Amino acid sequence: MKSGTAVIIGRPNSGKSTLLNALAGQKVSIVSSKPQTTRHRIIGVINEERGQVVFVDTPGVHKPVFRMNQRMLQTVYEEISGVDLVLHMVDSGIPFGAGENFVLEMVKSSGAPAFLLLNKIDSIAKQRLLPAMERYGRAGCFMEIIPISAASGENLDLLLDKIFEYMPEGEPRYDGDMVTDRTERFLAGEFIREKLLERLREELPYASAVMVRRFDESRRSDKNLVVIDADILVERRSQQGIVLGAGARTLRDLGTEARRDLEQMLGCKVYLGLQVRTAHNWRNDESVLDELGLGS
Ligand SMILES: Nc1nc2c(ncn2[C@@H]2O[C@H](COP(=O)(O)OP(=O)(O)O)[C@@H](O)[C@H]2O)c(=O)[nH]1
Ligand SMILES: [Mg+2]
Repeated sequence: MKSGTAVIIGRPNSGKSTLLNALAGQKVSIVSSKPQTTRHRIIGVINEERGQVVFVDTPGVHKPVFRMNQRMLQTVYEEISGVDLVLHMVDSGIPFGAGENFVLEMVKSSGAPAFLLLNKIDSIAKQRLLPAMERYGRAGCFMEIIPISAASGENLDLLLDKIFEYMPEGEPRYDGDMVTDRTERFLAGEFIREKLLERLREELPYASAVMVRRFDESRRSDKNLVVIDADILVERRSQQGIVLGAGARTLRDLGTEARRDLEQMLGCKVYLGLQVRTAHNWRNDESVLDELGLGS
């Protein structure tokens, strides 16, 4: 039996979380068109007859300005040390640049075997692939360069075959029925944040967070109901109004959408109470970051 860990790293928005979900076969990591959607390390486990692979999704590598972003980058550094395989993911529609070079250096420093994944091939002209493959080939640190589409699933079977080749022999680390190590409470906060990100613009996606205050399962077995209370944190009072929207309509619509997703994930009814709260400069506030579980 094969058993090992593969860490997905790359610039924000390259499609890392989409790949994790595709491989895990369900949504364990939220996805949006906004950079820095993923703030935590999130695992997705796949089990097959040939063995188990633990995939690790990580925050996108970007220049850290706030304390929060330093913690996010630290998470990536910790994850790539001692891992069996590094999957460096790039958006093949974006030309090679300094940011990508920084990720390349991280790949090299990890010392682990690495694949380069050229993602989003569903949305680029095929003749653009070859120059990209050449450019990354020159880096000299990739065992494989594989064009994929995490969204359409193209080439993911081939990718998985190659990944298994690089996994060491061993006993599975996690139970066969476990898909992620994250709690339902954590995922609830993330599902709410995904809906929030879809609606927010400019700096607001970065300036907001979701803190789950209550995840009450006491009526789950008899009433098939979970009660969730969550705070949406923003940095300034003016942002509070944007999240609420006229007549608190934005917040209400967001709550309705999030509740539907949560009911599907949890397989029961959900009562969802959402509040918007201003927490000045929370991205530099260590205690808020601790409470959000960032960098852990
Ligand atoms: N066209 C296309 N879009 C993709 C693909 N993979 C991801 N995306 C989109 O790219 C954006 C960022 O994806 P996400 O998985 O959140 O990227 P991450 O920041 O690297 O985790 C989202 O809008 C995804 O729907 C792909 O293979 N093709
Ligand atoms: Mg992500």
